[in-house]
Amino acid sequence: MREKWWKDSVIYQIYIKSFQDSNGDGVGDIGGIIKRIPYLKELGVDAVWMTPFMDSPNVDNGYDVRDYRRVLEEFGTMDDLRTMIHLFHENGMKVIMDMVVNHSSNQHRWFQDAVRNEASPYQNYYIWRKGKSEEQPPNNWNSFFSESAWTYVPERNKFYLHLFAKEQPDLNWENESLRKEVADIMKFWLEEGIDGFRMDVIGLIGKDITFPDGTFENDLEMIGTQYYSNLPQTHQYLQELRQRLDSEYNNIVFIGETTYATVDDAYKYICEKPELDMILQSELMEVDADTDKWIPKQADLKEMKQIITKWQISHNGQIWNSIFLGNHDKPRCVSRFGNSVEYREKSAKLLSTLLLTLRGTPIIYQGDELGMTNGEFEDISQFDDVETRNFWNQEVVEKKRNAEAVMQIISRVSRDNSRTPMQWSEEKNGGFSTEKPWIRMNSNYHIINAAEEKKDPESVLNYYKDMIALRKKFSTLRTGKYQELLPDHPTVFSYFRENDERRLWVVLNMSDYKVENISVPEVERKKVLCISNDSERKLKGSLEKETKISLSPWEADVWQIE
Ligand code: ISL
Ligand code: CA
Repeated sequence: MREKWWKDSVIYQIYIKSFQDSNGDGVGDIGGIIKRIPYLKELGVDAVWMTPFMDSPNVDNGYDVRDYRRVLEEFGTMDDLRTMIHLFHENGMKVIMDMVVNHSSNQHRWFQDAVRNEASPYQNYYIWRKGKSEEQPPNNWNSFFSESAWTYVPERNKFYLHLFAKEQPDLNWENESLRKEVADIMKFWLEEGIDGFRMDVIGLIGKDITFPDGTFENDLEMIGTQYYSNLPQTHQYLQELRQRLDSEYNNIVFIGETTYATVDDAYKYICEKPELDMILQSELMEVDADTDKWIPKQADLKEMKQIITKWQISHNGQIWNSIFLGNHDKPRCVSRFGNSVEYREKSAKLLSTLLLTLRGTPIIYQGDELGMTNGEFEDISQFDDVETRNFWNQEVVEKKRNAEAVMQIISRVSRDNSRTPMQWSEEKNGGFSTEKPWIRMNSNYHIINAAEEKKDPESVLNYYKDMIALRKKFSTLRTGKYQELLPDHPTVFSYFRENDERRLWVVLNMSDYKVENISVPEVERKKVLCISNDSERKLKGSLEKETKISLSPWEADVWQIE
C-alpha cells in the first residue's frame, strides 16, 4: 500500500539560481540550500521541489539538460547534493526533483551525435521531418517561445521539432529505447535518495506524428497545441514509466506539469491508472491573460473563484489538486492577485490563507512567504529569460512594435519577475550573495527580508508559519470537503472545509474596499477565530449570534464552527 505522504504535505519550491549563493559568484547553489535548511524547517514545510540541477548550458536555466546524470557545476558537486539530500531527510523533509524529459539540450551528446552522424542510434531519440523546402518547415506549429517549432539542420537536410527554444529539441517518446533510458535516468536519481519528481511539461510528450497543420479554432494560445497536449499516447507512456519504477520504488510522488489539462484529463492522469499523483494545471494561471500571456488583462475574481471551485469539486472531489498561486514562470502572486502597493502585507497574508486552506497539496514559491514583489526592470538588457528576450526580438526588433509598449507588457508578465534573488536580510545584496547577483535584485530588500520578518510577529513570514501550522493541526484543511458559499459575490471568496472532525469557514475579501453585510452561515452556532490577518478581528476572536459581518480591505479569516 502506498503511503501518499504528499497528501499531508506542504511543498516549498526552490528556484536554485536565486535562492542562496554560498561561494560568491552571484549564483545560488546547493551549498546555499544547505545553509537555509534550518529556515525551511522553521517555516514548517514537509518537502522541497528543486528546479533542475542537472548539467545544462542554461539557455532556459536548467530546463535544457546536457547530461542527465551530472550535477551542474555552477551548483556544486554530486557529493554536495548527497549531503543536501541527507540533511533534508535528517530534518524530516522530502526532496522532489525536476525531471525535464519532453526535450533535452541541443548540446546533449545524443543530439550532437544525431546531427553529425546519419547512422547514429540517437537519431531516433529526436523528431526529424523533411520540410517543404529549407525555409519551409513541415507544418505551421509555433513554439512556446515565439519562434517556429521547427529548426532546419543542413547536415541532415531535415527539421527537428522543438516545442520550446531551438536549443531544446523534443525527445521522441515513440521510441522504446528512449522511454527505457528515461526510466533508467529516474532510477539513477532514486538511488541517490530522491523522493519524487516534478515532471516538466509531461503532458506534451505524446505527439500526433502525422504532424497536421494547427488551426486557430482548435488550438490554445499557439498554433498546434491540439496535436500534442494531453493525448492518449501520453497516458500510455506514463503508465509504462510508472510500471517500470513502481515495483522498486513505491513511495515516490509523481507531479506532472500538464499545460492545458482539463478536469477530465486530470481524472485520467490521476484517478484511472497509476500515472501521476497530482498535476500542475495552468488554468488559474491564465486568468489575467487574454488570448495569450502577452496580452494581459485584469484578472476577474469571479472567474478565479469559478476555476478554483471547479478543480476543488469536480469528479466528486477525486482529483487530488496541487495548489499554487505562482512559480518561477509567473509574476509574483502579491503583485498579480493582491495589492502590492497599498496592502502588500495584508494581501500577501490573504493569499497565504487561500493557498493553505484549499484541498490538495499546496506549493509555496520561494519568497512568497516574505511577500516579495515583482522585479524592477526598466531595460531589456536587465532581462535574462529566453522567453522574454525572444518575445522582445520578435515584437520590437523584427516587427518594429513600439518599444515602450512592449517594455510595459514584459515588465508585468515576464518570468524574470519571480526570479529575482531571495531577500534574506538588509545586508549587501539582501544576504543572497557577497557579489553582484546574476539577475537584478529588488531594491525593496531593505524592507522586505527574512531577517526583519522573523523578528516581527505580525510579518507575512510569521503569518505563513501560523497558516502552515494550522494546516498541520487540522486534517480538515488538508483532506476535508470543500463547499463554496457566495459564488456570485464580486469580491468575497467564502467556503466551508469540512470532515468528521470539524467544519471551518474561510472568508476572504479580495479587494481594496470594506465590504458590509456578509451573511454569516449557521447563525445559531458559535464561531471561534482560528486565524486572521486583521488586527481588530483578532481582538474580538469569536462570533456569537451575528447574522452579518463586515470585512476590512483584504481581510482573511478562518473560523471554526462550534
Ligand atoms: O511560462 C510559460 C509561458 O509563459 C509556460 O507556458 C511555460 O513555458 C510552461 O508552463 C512550461 O514550463 C516548464 O517548461 C519550460 C520551462 O521553460 C519552464 O521554466 C518550465 O516550468 C520548458 O522546459
Ligand atoms: Ca554560487
